[in-house]
Amino acid sequence: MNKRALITGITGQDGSYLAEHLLSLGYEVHGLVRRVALEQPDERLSRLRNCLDRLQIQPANLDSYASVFHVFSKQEFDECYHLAAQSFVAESFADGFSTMATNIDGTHYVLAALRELQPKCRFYFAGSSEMFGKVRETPQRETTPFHPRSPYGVSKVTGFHLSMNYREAYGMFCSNGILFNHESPRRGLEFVTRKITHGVARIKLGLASELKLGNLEAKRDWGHARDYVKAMHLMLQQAEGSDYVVATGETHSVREFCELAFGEAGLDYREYVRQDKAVYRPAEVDLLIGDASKAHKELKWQPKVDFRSLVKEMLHSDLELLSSRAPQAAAL
Ligand code: G4F
Repeated sequence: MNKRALITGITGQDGSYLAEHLLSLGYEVHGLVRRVALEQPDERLSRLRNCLDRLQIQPANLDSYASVFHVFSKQEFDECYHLAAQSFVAESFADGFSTMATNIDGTHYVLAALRELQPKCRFYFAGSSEMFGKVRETPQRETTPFHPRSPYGVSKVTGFHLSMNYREAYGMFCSNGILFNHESPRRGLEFVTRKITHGVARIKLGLASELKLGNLEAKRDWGHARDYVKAMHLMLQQAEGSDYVVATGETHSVREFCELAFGEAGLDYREYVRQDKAVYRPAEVDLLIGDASKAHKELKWQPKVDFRSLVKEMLHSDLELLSSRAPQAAAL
């Protein structure tokens, strides 16, 4: 019989790639979606356009335990991938309260409902390299102590510990992915990689003359989201739940990303990038680089897309996107 999976956050970058991956493996895939998203399907479900007709959508609200409980009371799942979160770090400084509520309570509701109704369902929690924050060692691995630098990071550390506690206290299969930054053409425009590739495409097409960014010296370990969702799935196929770093093992600065993206379009970033102090964060994560040895060894997982190919793919996708709707793009 085909396995049945539930993905929270299915409308996001990772949710959409994971849904496609699980469908390709023969899964019956269900997605938990907020009712408000269903009111604007063209916009909110756009990343699912390749597979929407093969998905089963479960309207629910992660702010409500009753709503989450209702979903698990209707249908049994073999695997639950909990990806839904307020995931933009800068926004978490602007509104730490709603970030905490969504990211901590939402995770707790899913775990508590599973424990009550489906304790055998395997659970994946989307942890983050932001949990390492002000890093205590380099590269960062599963045993590196956490030192979060934002309300978002704090919320992810709490979610990680909640998931671990359900594993230890109730014997549930709970795995935590500690995913380093992962990008793609489906990345939201608020994140720096997509802001850059979209900005370069606008400049190249004559729709903008500059790109305002914050800290260009921050370094990240950037991989491709399509590679990373495969690691999520592999984590739930192991004999028992555990925690895994998922990363490329390479780090690059925001400045290097700019250099490559502008260079790919035949432009010099120094002529277009303006640094804007308003975009700097109150506390920054300066350097992230992951050691994914455990995932290589136990999951037999390896990333396929390197930094250069990632930047190229994102830039060319934005050039194509904006060329096809140049008049509207001018108004953005
Ligand atoms: O693209 P970012 O906003 O991603 P960040 O903060 O590293 O977080 C992302 O990755 C995490 C995994 O480690 C996820 F958990 C999280 O949900 C999210 O997906 O910023 C990257 C870096 C930061 O150092 C930021 O200060 O880029 C710097 N930056 C410089 N200028 C900028 C900008 N970031 C944004 N978003 N916009 C700028 O204009």
